[in-house]
Amino acid sequence: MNKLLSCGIVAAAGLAFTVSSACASGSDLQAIMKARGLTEKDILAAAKTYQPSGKKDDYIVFSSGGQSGQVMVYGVPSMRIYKYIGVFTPEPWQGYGYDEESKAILKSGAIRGKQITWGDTHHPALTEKNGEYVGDYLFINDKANPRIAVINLHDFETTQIVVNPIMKSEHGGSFITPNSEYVIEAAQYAAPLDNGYHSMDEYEAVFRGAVTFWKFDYPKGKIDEKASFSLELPPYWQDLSDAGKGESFGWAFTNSINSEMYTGGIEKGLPPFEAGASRNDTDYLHVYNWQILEKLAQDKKNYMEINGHRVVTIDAAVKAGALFLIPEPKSPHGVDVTPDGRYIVIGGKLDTHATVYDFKKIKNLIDKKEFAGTDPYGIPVLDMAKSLQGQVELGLGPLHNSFDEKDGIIYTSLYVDSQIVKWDYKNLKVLDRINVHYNIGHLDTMEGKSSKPKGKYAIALDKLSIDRFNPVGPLHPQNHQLIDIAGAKMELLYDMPIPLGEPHDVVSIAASKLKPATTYTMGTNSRTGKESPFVTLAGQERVERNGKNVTVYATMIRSHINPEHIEVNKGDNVTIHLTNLERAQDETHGFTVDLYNIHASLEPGKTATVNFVADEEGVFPYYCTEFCSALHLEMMGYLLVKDPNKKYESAKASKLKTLSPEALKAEYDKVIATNKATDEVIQSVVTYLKEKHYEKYPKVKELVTDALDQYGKIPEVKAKADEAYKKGDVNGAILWEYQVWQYMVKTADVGLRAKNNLAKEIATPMSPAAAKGEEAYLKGGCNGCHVIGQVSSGPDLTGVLLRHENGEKWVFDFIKDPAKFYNDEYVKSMIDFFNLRMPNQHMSDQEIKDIIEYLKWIDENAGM
Ligand code: K7E
Ligand code: CUA
Repeated sequence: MNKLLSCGIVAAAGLAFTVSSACASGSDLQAIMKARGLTEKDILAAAKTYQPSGKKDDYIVFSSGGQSGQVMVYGVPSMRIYKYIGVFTPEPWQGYGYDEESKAILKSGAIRGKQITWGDTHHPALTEKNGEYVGDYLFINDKANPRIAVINLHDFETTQIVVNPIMKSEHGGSFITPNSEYVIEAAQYAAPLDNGYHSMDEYEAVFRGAVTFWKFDYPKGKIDEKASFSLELPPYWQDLSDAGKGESFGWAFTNSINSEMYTGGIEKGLPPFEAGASRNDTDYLHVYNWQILEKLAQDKKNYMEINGHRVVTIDAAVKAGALFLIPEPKSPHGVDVTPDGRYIVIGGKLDTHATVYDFKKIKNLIDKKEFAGTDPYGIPVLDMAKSLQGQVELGLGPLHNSFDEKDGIIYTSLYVDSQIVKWDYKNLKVLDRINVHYNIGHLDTMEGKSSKPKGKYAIALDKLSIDRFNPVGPLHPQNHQLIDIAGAKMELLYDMPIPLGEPHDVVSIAASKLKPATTYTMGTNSRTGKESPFVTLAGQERVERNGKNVTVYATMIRSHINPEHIEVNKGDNVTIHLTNLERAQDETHGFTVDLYNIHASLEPGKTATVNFVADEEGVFPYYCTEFCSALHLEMMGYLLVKDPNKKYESAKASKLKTLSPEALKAEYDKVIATNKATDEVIQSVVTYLKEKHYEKYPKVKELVTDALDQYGKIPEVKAKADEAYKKGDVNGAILWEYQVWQYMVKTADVGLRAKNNLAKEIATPMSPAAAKGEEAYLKGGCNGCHVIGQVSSGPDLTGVLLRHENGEKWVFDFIKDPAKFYNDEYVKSMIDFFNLRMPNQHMSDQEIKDIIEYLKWIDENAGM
């Protein structure tokens, strides 16, 4: 790559290099590329994915965590992982499964009384409006133990798990209807819908498939189990599903993979399932109408009640014209409705084709009641050929689909060929293909399964990584590959090892559509979203005893837990309600007690509860588990568990020497002086804040309230110090004075943060010219050498206009042609000092004028 090109690429990509420095040291980039064996294409890929510190991602991706039972959150294009959300599996960091509020959620996922602490998550789905994604709630299914979880994207926490009352396994969940009316969950392996024993001979008579419609109560953010119902289906092993939209609104589609109803028996010498279940050339696409079914579910004569749940019968659905079958190439995999709802695309898996059904044709056949026959359960079967738009040969193992922003463009994963194929489902033409590494399952384009796909990037969810990463033992990470799909040719950008389960599927959303909270309203139970009845404010800390039940109401704030001693009897049932009193974001405290297997994460404003039976005698430190301040290690206390049946010797007196009265007095004077000096700093900050009317800026006000809160605690403590001193208890006075200092430090810490924020808020608004100037300044890469307010690899530009006589003209001429000034005394001294010359950035006259306006703005706000 030549020098000019490298400068151009680097500047365009906004890498940390600037045009000037990259050009001045272009050979460095060349040297790095050479040393690391990087091509120009690699550098471009890096430039498209690299996020400089502080820069945020355009898309947020929610990935199933597979067998981890969690959900993973990462960003595109950086592929940086942000969070693992505990869903079906305990997640210690978030206290999920270790505090009482979250244990209640996990407990609601118990099946037939059995607590299940893992899940096989497959398909995440977002709430939708008109088929477009809305960043309010996320749903994910558990294939192993048929369940659906709701994650509230207000705080990215799991708030509900519902158990499917009739299925014994599932796969085709979660799929959302276009206005989030229902979360659809389709079964996988057919089984009796009741919980009893049935022999395999009863397969056709008693085993059933099903699809469940979970009613989503949007205002409550909860699935309404009572209002939910299911549809009985033949034992065909239903599979992936998708809801219709646009033209096909009201309908939904589910694949199947064993319409042969083969029942296996390899151990009896029978051919295995894999042979018997793929015998026929075709399986069935189930086509059903949830708007008709929801009406049927209102009338007792249409449904059976199984485990307290309404199941609309096949017969009732057929009679009402709500259920049909269409043959599809055998053992297909994904089924995806196009953004406009007109077509339904099916990946062949064992067939090299993708099959495109035309909903218009399907609807026409249904309306004319033109059927090719019925299946053994009496369901009308539509003619496949008459329902088709067509088929396209894609390659080996087509699985899943995702759509492009451009109309008619679809991307399909090929599992066996390890490829993504870009093709046109309207004109049935293959357009491009790219190799992935290796054996791709799902793929996702940005918002790719919504009614308004954004395209831009595709993510390949590769099952095998084989040789892509440093080996970490026989269990390989999976590989999520980021692919640029903006151009005519797909381009591979990035490989991300996935260290968590087998993430089957992801769903992506524009980051701007997510508006998560940064703190909680004081006293929130995050799992209900409501105020906790156990919220404890400062001054309300207490321990209540009721027989063997000990209830502690505790608070946490930098840097103490109140209370610091909890004394109980062996065998007591101990409940500790904790409230984090912080209001500043990212000031999380954690809580644990040695031995008792509990942990809570208390984000600012959260109230959470831990509970345990203190069945072991002893002394158990408890502490804050988040490094929350310089005095985090001091944020602790002791749980003392006494055996009430034992007699304990009286306390042993300390034999350590104490300080002399003179030494004590000296320490006292010192802490008084420190406190005075610290208070002066606080007063100067407070004066600044008041002068600048901080109360007009909500964010700053929040911080100041927090700071004053801390400051307000000082008089009480100070009084205790003074009283101790008066009584001659100098040691006690010193300790209380230290506590005064703690409050002062916290006040100063938050106060200074408020001051910085305020300074930013009240900076005079930039004129349009100055704003353009800033843009030119940044685009030109001037910030590579000049840091405002600081001497960096070039001089600070604050006051530059005042440094020279006729400053504006001087700066203009200098930017225009720096070389003319290289022999100027002042410039020469600068060149010597920084060992760098100001390069000619070939700015236009207008750009230079704008930059001068920007420099003026800097000077106006220099005092902040
Ligand atoms: Cu194809 Cu469970 Cu969506 Cu895996 S499924 S790949
Ligand atoms: Cu609170 Cu560490």
